[in-house]
Amino acid sequence: MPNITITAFERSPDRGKGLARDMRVRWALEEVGQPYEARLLSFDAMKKPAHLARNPFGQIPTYEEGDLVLFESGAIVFHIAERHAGLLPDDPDARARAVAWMFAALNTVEPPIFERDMVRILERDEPWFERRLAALEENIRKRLGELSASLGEADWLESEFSAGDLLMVTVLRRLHGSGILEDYPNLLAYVARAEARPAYQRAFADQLAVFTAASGGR
Ligand code: GTB
Repeated sequence: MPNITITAFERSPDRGKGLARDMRVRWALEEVGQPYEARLLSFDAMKKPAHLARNPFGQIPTYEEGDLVLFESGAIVFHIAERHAGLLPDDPDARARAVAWMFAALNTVEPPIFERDMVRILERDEPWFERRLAALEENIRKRLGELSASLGEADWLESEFSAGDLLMVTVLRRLHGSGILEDYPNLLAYVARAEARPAYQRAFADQLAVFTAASGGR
């Protein structure tokens, strides 16, 4: 039996598109070859004491390994990358730069992308909707332009695939269907390159199987 357990949505609102944040943890575990179990939670169960003891904010994902209990997907991916080979370079300077990309993905690139999704769901009927959406898309394009320039023709943000790429790609994937990513061909190719990795494919299939089972194949 695996000694790692993560939590994930029992029925993800994204209908198996792999946009919930357990996807990045699943992907990291697949990259380093660590088996794990997923404990699936309803929205109700996420707010109950048993889960609040794992994550004070009552969210998924969490990570349990022996006595260690972690929350925050970035911290979990960092922990996995520190404990196992394959997600951070050995060279200390390259490693520090890969960690900087992890923070950049979560602190600099993700906020306007996540906010755009929230606004589209929650503020669609508000009088300011179009203006707010345009402002957020301008912020997103600014960040993508900068990221695109930094990546250039390289395959990955550092010389080899790292946890920085893993987090960055999970963030950029939220733009699928928006038409925005298409304006940055090197970023579009970067996301496709990452999504083609066998570890990504296994993680995606596993989270999709959860949704398919919960919805009875519909
Ligand atoms: N900073 C935390 C982390 O990185 O771990 C944020 C965790 C988080 O936002 N968890 C969300 C959650 O538990 C699920 S991933 N939400 C329930 C709650 O707060 O009660 C966010 C998410 C949700 C839905 C979609 N979707 O439908 O596309 C995508 C992403």
